[in-house]
Amino acid sequence: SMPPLQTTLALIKPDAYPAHKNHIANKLKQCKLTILNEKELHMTLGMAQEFYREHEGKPFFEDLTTWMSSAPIYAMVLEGPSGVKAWRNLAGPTNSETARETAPWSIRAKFGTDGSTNAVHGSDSPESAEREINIIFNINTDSQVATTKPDTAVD
Ligand code: DGI
Repeated sequence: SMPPLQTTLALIKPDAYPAHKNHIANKLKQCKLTILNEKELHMTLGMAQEFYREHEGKPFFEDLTTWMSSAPIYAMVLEGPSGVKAWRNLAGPTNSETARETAPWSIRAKFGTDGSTNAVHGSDSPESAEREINIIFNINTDSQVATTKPDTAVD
């Protein structure tokens, strides 16, 4: 039986976009990952800071968010069997130098440079995927609005 379908977010980062977009799209097909939605965007610094908020305070946070908002990127919502893991496996380890040692077929091995300049992003869980897709595709669900309403709004 097929593993359950999952949705995830892929980003082609400034070092790989637009040069390697077509190569990456062809790999997605081979890995049974379907593109549900896609667009080019240029993140603001504020978007990048929200996107990477789990890394706030770390020594690489400022360089990471400045870089990710420095040039256009390409965002894709992907769906496939075990989609979160499938895309992260295709992307490879975070550090592209490690990727070349342990996953030479991966996108980060082929197109990334090192531990910070690494060609692509992939959500690390279905929950992260939902949060990240909301940021990148600007989806504001009613439930999110309701849970962030201050108590004083209730009579
Ligand atoms: O989910 P990943 O992108 O594989 O990795 P992550 O969520 O731990 O980190 C997000 C990005 O931040 C990663 O793609 C590159 C950068 N990063 C992570 N750890 C380091 C780092 N950059 C530097 N310079 N040093 C790090 O230790």
